[in-house]
Amino acid sequence: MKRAARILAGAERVLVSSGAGMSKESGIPTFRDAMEGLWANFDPQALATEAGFRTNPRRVWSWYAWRRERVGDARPNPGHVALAEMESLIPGLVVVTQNVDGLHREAGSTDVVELHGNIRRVKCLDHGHAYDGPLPPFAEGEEQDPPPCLVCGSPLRPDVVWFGEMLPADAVERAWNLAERCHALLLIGTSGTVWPAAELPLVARRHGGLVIEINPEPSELTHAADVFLEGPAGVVLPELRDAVRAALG
Ligand code: BV8
Repeated sequence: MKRAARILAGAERVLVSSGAGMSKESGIPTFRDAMEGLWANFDPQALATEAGFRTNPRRVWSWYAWRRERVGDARPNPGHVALAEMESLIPGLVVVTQNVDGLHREAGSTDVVELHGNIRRVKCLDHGHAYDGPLPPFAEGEEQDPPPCLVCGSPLRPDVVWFGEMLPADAVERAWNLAERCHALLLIGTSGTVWPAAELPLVARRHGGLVIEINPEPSELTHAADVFLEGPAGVVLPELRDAVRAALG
């Protein structure tokens, strides 16, 4: 922890790269354990794709409606809050996230890059027309059809990046640029299995950045970490914030 704090205290540019583990302590299941209960016998790779949606729009729309309800009930955890507070200690800190729950911004982080979109946003399937009107309420266990786009009539879909879809070009450009230029990359709560997001810590290392990972268990990226802080984000990040504050004197 002391080494991690010294690295961050001495860094002008810090990039945070977070995954689903960041929101686990907010009660949002990680992507893989999101397939509990109702969804246990479905493969997320099948549901989180355009083909999956076109094949069964009712099922995929309902899965996202169920997840959107869970996200709506969730609050930032002490990890999100500590990260937001670290902005006052490290002015050049930017958060890049694979998460679609919007909790970093809700906790007060002011500069957040969403690589995979946001489950609270909705657009239409055929033309991407934004829809910011009310959505039908969703009750556990029910299934509902996706509402039609008010502009073109095509079915509405969540404004997230599905498997096989390109990530938003502006988000990718900014995130890779920040990874190339950062002095340190703080990798939090990701298994490192989904690409190209998993490449960020490798980009940072290639350009001389130091990588600090926070995770209760090793991930597919731990090999690239200079410092591994074992534990949940909601516990480790407040400790790390205090250690950085102490290191700054
Ligand atoms: C694309 C939104 C170009 C939807 C998501 C190489 C290069 C490019 C693409 C690929 C490639 N290899 C393979 C691909 C294809 C694919 C991919 O990566 N497949 C994987 C499965 C092999 N990638 C894509 O399709 C991407 N698109 O590349 O476009 C292209 C276009 C056309 C043709 C070719 C290429 C798009 C990927 C985005 C998919 N969308 N989300 C939705 O949410 O429904 S991905 C989704 O899953 C999340 O956003 C996240 O990215 C991922 C889950 O991963 P994690 O966040 O890491 O979570 P996970 O559950 O895995 O792990 C949790 C971790 O937390 C664990 O380590 C655990 O130990 C830890 N943890 C647990 N508790 C805590 C904790 N940590 C801290 N505190 C705790 N308390």
